[in-house]
Parts: sequence; structure tokens; C-alpha cells
Amino acid sequence: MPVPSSYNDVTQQKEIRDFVGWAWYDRQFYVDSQWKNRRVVLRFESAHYYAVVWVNSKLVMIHDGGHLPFEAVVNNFLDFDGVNRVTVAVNNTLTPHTLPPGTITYKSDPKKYPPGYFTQNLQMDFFNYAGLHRHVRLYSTPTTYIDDITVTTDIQGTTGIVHYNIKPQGETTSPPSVRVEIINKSGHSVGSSNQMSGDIQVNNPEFWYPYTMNLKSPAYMYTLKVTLTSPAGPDVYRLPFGIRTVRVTNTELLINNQPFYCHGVAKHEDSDIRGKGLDYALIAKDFNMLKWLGVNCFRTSHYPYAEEILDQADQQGIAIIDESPGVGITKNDNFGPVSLAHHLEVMGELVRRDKNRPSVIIWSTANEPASSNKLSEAYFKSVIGHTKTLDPTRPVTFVCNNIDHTDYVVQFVDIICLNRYFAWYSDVSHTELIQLQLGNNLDTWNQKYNKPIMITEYGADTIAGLHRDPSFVFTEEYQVEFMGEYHKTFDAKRGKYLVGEMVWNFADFMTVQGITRVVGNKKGILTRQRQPKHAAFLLQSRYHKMFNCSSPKDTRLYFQSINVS
Ligand code: BDP
Repeated sequence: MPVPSSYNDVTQQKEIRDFVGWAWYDRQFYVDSQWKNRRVVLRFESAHYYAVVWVNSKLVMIHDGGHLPFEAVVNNFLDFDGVNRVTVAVNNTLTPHTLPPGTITYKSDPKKYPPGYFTQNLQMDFFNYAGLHRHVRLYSTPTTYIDDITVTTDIQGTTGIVHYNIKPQGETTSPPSVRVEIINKSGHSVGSSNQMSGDIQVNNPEFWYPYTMNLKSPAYMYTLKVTLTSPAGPDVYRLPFGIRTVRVTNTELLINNQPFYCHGVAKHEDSDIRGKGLDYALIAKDFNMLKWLGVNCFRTSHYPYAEEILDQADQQGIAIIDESPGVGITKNDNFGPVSLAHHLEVMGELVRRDKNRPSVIIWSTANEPASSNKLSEAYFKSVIGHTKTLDPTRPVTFVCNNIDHTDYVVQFVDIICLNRYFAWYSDVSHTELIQLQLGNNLDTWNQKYNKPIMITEYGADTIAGLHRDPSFVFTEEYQVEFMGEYHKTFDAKRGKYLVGEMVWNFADFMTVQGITRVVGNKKGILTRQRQPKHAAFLLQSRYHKMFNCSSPKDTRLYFQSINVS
């Protein structure tokens, strides 16, 4: 099997596509003998879902969770002069305590099923692609090394304040010394320090902001160059970061103290052949399509994406709602102590990985959990509270599909994220009801909580090339009409409390086989091959008009002035 990739769609075997259980990877490698005196680390960037790793037949590490990196020091397992073998067993079984959760049902009727027959039941709407989805790396550091760096930034007038904290690790006879420098894009040092933690002021900095805010130089990235010196030798780390702030008020989302309106999409990591495997060409294509559409923000629905994708978001100036794999937390036994402990751990891994990225403006702890179930209250109080403790600088939320039941979780969020499917999952075909139902529903949530609201999903399944006039469900005409009605309500609420909109979905994507999905979910405005359906042009024209004024208030004025509502 190629790495990185999902193993499911690579062969012509149905058994491999639909496989549930242990898959084994194994390969030989050599290590540079000069690494003998260094610390050698084996790192997996994603193994879906549960992974056990051996080096030269000795157990090295076990990791629970499919979308975040894990690593271990392997010096004691390596042969620096001969051939080595790494073996990985990956199991894609989802249980009530995994994220996402799932269940296995054993079918015991011998008249209907052979002995031991079972099925995997998913609680999410995407294919459970599996395998080594991202890179596996072997890297080395000196034995005294930089374990972690945290950078947060503030803006005071025309000054950028860079707070940093460096955590050195390792055995040393004398404490290591450090040199910290902030380097601008032209390679010049604009601030420095010799302390492990502290503040560095940058006068008149270039700020990081999304490219559609149309200011001078968007997405400006600095480098924090950290040189740790110890008897073990220098460890030099270059951390890209941006100077920016994110805040929410009762009605607004502010980036660098300026109102930001998210004109976005929700996505998936999904493609033909590679499944969820990292694919550089696909990443480049997707960012080109995002820019082509005029998107300034996307949600990593419904799990953390590859770091290479977030690198592009940082560099190209696209804001991100960074979502945990907490999708489908809907059954009572998904709210137990084992699930909670795992969810807290996953939030820790996610924040540790992505905390220094300027593109990440919001943490999403979950998608569509049963927030009308009383059990969700204590569970999410803990998950959201924990995430805020891990990172007090960003708003924290979860994505809610509760329409009008009592809700136990929205009370804890900084910004309300709602998925709405009026005229699709309810009153299907009745686009004439969308404005009335959506408008009333949004006002109700706003009045109850007095917090800003973002629509994080709305959409209709559409088979590319299917046409009918007047519109009919599943046709391209229906998707255009449906979205147009949503846009009218968005325009009426923007500038009041609505701070963003995200269509579901950027592109069609694969799901489990079933009678409500025709070879996958077809709510993409692009096909799975990234070709536009008619609705993509509607969105493109809408989003490009918003460019000059990503502030909701400005956008309303702009729309009035050109008479588009
Ligand atoms: C929402 C889910 C999303 C689904 C979508 C749909 O958040 O994962 O794919 O509905 O049904 O409820 O298309």
C-alpha cells in the first residue's frame, strides 16, 4: 500500500474497500550512523484509527485516534549500522468511545448470516477511510532539545506584542541558553531576546488577516527563530507565526479589532483513489478553487486536517474553524467517562498541534452532538472549559443542529454555530418557506443567547448535470434556488448578529453505502473531481462582491449600494 493514502480505494477488491479490523504495514529502512549521538524520533502524522507500532519487532508506541500526530524516541530500538524494520498495525474499528464513535453489530441468526458475521455502524455521514493517511517521518534532534513553543500575540495601537514560551527538554549538566529572534519576510530581525519566555514588541508590524479583508499585505507571516544551545549542540527551530487577535462581542467576530464576516465553505479531506490520504496536487487545487470562489474561511469538518493544509491557510490568508473529530456524539454511551477522557486528550493534541497558527480563529469541539440530551451538559461543559484553559486566546464552540429543542450546550460557547436544512430535511422542495423559517429560527437563537451566530452548514444534494425547469430536488436548478433563498435571509441578518455563512459542502464526498446517498453525498457545489456545478458560480459572484468589505456592516452598505440583497 502506498503511504500516505487510505487503503480502501487502491485495489479492485471490495473486501479491502469495506474492510473492518487490523491492517498491517511493514517496511525496512536505514538510519544515518551519525545520528547515534542524537535523539531519533519516529513520527506518524495520522494513522486511522488505532495504531500499534513496533521497531525491529519491539513495541514502541500505541495511539488512539485517527487524525492527529504521535511520536516516540526510538534510539534504543534502532540498529545504526544495519537494516531496521518498522511495523504498524492499524485498526479502523469505531466504538462508542472513539471519536467519531460507532458500533459493531454481531449478526447471530444462523439462517441469515455465517458464523462471526458483523457490521460496522457509523454515526457520521462520511466514509470511514483508513490506513496511514499522512507522512511517517524519522527525524533527529540534539539530546537537549526544544519540546514545545507557544506563541500568542496582541495588538496595542501600532505595536504588536509577541508573547512566547519555550519548553526545553533533555538531560544536561548545565542549563541550556537560548536566543530568540523575530525575522520578517525580508529576512531582517525585528526583535529579539535571550529568555525562555517573555514578550517581544514589534513596532509598526505587518498584521496577519484573511486575504479578502483587502488590506495592504494579507497573511503576513513572521518567523520565530529559536536557537537552543547546550553541550549537546545547537537546536534551531523556525516557527512561522502571524501577529493578529481574535475576539467576539455579543454581535461580532473581530479579527485585529475589525469585524470579520466569514464567507466560507465546510469541507472534507476526500478524493477519488487516495480517500483521505495526503495529496499535494489536491491541496493546491482546493486552495485554487477556494480563491476562485472567493472563500475567506473554512471549517475542517469533521476532524483535524493535515498540517500541510493548515500551512496553506496560514500562508494564503484563509481563516479556519479547526474542528475535533467529535462528530456523531449522539448516543447515551458516547457521553460516558471513557469518551470524555478521550475527548479531552484529543483536544489537548489538537491545540498542541495547531495553537501557533494565525489562520486558526476558532476551535470547534464537535459537530452535531445530541445537545438536547441532558447528558451533553456536563460532558461539554468539561470539553469546552478544558479547551478554553488550553487556549484562552481563541473563541471555542461546537456545531449545533438542534432546531427547537431545549439545548444544554450552547450556553457554554463563545459563538453559536448552526447547521440548518430547511427545505431539505424538512419541507423538502418548499424553497418558498426558507426565508420565513430560517429568519425566525435565527432570531429565536439570537434572542435567547445574545451571542453572534454563524451558519456552518446549509445545502441540498445535487447531481451534476441533472436539470429541470421549474426546479426539482436533486437538480442544479434546485441547488441554486435553495441557496439563493438562504442568501436573502443571511443578507437580512448580517450586520445584526450573523457573522458568517458556510455552504455544505465545498465538494461532493464519499459516504457509506445506503439508500439516501447515491455514491456519496452530493451537496458539493463542486463535484468530487472539483468541477463546478451551477451553484458554484452563484457563490462565486456573491463572495467576490463581499471582498472589499469583510466587515458585516460594510458589506450591508456595499450590497445596498449595488442593489443586491
Ligand atoms: C449534517 C452533517 C454532515 C452531513 C450533512 C448532510 O453535519 O456531516 O453530511 O448533514 O446530511 O447534519 O448532508
